[in-house]
Amino acid sequence: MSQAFDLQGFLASSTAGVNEALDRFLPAAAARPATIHKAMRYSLFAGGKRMRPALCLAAAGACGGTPAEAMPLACAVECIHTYSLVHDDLPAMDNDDYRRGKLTNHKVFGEGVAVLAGDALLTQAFEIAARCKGWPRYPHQRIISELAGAAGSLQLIAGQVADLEGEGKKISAAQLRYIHERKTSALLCCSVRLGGMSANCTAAQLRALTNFGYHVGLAFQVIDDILDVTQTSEQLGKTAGKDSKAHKATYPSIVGLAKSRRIAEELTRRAFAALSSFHGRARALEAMAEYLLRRDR
Ligand code: GRG
Repeated sequence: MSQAFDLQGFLASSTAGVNEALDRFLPAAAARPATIHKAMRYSLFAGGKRMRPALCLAAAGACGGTPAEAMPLACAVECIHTYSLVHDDLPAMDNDDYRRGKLTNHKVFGEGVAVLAGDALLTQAFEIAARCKGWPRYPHQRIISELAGAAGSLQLIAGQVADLEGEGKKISAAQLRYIHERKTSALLCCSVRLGGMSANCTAAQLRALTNFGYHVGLAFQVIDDILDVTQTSEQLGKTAGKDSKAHKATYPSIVGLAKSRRIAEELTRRAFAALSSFHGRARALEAMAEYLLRRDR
């Protein structure tokens, strides 16, 4: 179904657009104090896959919107995502040396600056999102609250807290689902929803996008867990095998690799099904769901 869609072309143009916009939105590397702006840009332009902004732009397109209208929101979610990675890599969290194929932020700039670079990226996200004028069905306040909700202590942070507290413990598949919903699916789902909102989507479209984003987000984390045990650090651009070393519960550790793959496929099937009401106008989202299932990094 999605074979006719030029996904590589879509991803190349969305990544180029997002990189150009992020460069424009962020203070220059030389802006004083230069250290913090260099550190923010170091992680932001380290070569992330830009999947969240691409999902945002694809959702906007599915609802008849334009990349220009969705771009500030696409950039805002990428800033939040990058902040979470910078903080997640800190010695007090996952203590990682590599991310996006490069040394982690604290390895290059020191822990203090890395904490501040994460803080600044999170704040930057709201400064960028604040540039949106809002849309008739989604006033400015709704957009900001959507972003804050996904990044806050009930979602992204909640997932990280549960993840930290679960280390070394035997947890159930239901508890693992709770963590994945928050630490991964919430921001992916928010990216898709914000794309729809930037196109002033209908309530029915927003429900469909939410359903899609939720399932794609869960599948994303199951695949991430699988890649952690099946790929090399070079391929992933981050330390492979971290989950078992940290005694973290993952789908492969709880249900095995084969069943994990089946779960990711089923979640992707549900994501696809959520798009049926778009009657072929959501080709980019469909192609992305398939790509995220088959990805190797
Ligand atoms: C707020 C400290 C703090 C942490 C938040 C989400 C999170 C908790 C930390 C990030 C680490 C992590 C494993 C998150 C799960 C989501 C995930 C699989 C991130 C990796 O996303 P990719 O593969 O990364 O899209 P790139 O580098 O390509 O952007």
